[in-house]
Amino acid sequence: MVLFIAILTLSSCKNKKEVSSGDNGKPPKRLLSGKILESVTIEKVMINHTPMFGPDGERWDSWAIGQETPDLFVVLKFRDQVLYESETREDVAYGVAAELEKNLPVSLNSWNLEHVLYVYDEDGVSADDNVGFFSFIPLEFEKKDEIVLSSSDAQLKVTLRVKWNYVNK
Ligand SMILES: [Ca+2]
Ligand SMILES: [Ca+2]
Repeated sequence: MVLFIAILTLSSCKNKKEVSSGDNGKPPKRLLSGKILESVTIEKVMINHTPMFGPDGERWDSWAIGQETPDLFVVLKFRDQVLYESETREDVAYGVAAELEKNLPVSLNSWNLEHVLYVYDEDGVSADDNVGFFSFIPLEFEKKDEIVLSSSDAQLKVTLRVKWNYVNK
């Protein structure tokens, strides 16, 4: 019985992969109880958590006394095209979430293909520090209210509040 369930799960995963692999950027028609998925809208973005230290083992702005915490913003890209760039939240304290709302909502039409969300620490003069990034396919979160992106150690975590938009067949 256990084996049977395992096989069933495997095959349903495989089917999902096939549905999501559209060609030339055009999503396949996708049915959900008589409705077709048209787009997914990101309504809010929350940076839940960022690591205390950068790759060099120092605070993100170790040179700025009293302002060592990162100045966070996110960029969402699809095939090198910027779909969304947030405002910058300055000096976000470690363990404190930052809610972003500028330039939202944004709708994604290529929901079956890979998108990349970058988290940066804005540095005035030097190049911005790349805090981390996530590659994800929106469709894999279909019907959920949130797309939660987290590093394996949970030090970097971003939540996208989303709405799935269906049109009648
Ligand atoms: Ca920095
Ligand atoms: Ca700072």
